[in-house]
Amino acid sequence: MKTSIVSLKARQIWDSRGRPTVEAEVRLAGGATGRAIAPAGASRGAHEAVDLRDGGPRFGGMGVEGAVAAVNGALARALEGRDAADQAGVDTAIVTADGTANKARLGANATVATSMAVLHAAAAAAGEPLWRHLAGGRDVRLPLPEIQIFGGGAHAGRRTDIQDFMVMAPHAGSVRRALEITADVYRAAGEMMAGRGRLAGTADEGGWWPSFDSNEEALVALTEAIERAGYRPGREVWISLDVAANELFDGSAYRLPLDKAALDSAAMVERVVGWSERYAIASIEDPVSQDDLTGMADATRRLGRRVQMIGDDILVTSAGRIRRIAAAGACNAALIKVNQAGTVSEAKGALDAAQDLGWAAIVSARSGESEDLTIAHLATGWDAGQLKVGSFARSERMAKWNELLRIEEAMGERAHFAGADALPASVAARIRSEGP
Ligand code: 2PG
Ligand code: MG
Repeated sequence: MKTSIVSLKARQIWDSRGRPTVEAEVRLAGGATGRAIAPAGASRGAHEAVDLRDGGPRFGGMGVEGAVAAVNGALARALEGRDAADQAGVDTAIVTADGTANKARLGANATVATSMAVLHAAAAAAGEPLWRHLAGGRDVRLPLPEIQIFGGGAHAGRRTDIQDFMVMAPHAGSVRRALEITADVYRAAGEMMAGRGRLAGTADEGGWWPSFDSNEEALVALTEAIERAGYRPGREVWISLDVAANELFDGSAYRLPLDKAALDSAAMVERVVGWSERYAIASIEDPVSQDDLTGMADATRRLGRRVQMIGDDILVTSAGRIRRIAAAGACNAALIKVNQAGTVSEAKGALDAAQDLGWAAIVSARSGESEDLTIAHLATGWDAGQLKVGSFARSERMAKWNELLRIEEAMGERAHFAGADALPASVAARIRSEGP
């Protein structure tokens, strides 16, 4: 069989933070090959699949020799001879070879690189670009980009408490136009910071390094940057936040040092509600911590009709958690990160669970990335509706946005930008009625 796996091999390479990561390469009997690189998070949820790191003094303990050995050993043995066209079968074999609930034995960095490499090989064997291979003849939409302008939290020395200050252009009509609008806002924000003597480089995902006296000041600045770029906040351009509140919770209170505040769950929700009332916010991710189900349900009840309420660390790309948390009335959208689950099929299962609930979904990069383009294809081919990659700078980010442009061009007349439709229905209705 042309699509049977004849070899699987890994190597240690380097990610966008200069840290070791795993690259896996698969070869099929018919000669097709596939290659993929594991990303890595910094603000990780406790419930996500875990990377295998070597520890010890080398590379700050971040080495991946163990994970590389897991690919070359246990995973190669489990997969050689299997059909790459049967992704579900391949991923089940990966899960079985690992044998733990969170990929702790072989490492999610080993399993995700392997699983995605197999997917690429299968697409190559079919002679199709990955997005089209995944679409399987269905009409799929180009995702609405969610793009960071200021990067804070764990990605910028905790200079702001909020992690991501992002923009979305739901009325843009195309990826091309959405990226042009973002480029204008990104440039305006940089010029504004420079003019105020507050430009201090960029954060981990390419957003401007935040130099603000309060979290709200960053929201004011983002609003000004949108206007300075010639757009109307809450019309052409909307704000999206990833609070990443896990990083703020110390076990008893949410600590926002920039605001000199220590808040309980209700007060944290109140603060986010206040921001949503004062700024053109259409989307909020992780406003409370990963185990604060009451807080997330409260926030969703208060805001969910007007604002996309995304679960990241609380859902960790797990179909089971998505269904449980939905039953509690929390969230109306799921972030989908393949390495939180550890395999392509498990991530797809989480996406299906979210979409079955009528939720929105956002395929997402990690703060540690590479030239790997897989997520641009997953977001499109799976018809997820949205894509979050970080900012509008640094080639590990731009590579994904540029790939979306190529996909849009390849779709030609059939290209269809998800736009506001990608958001939860009531949020999409709000955005359509208020703009452009
Ligand atoms: C997030 C991601 C990407 P990290 O919180 O959504 O911004 O961050 O990869 O560090 O978990
Ligand atoms: Mg997040």
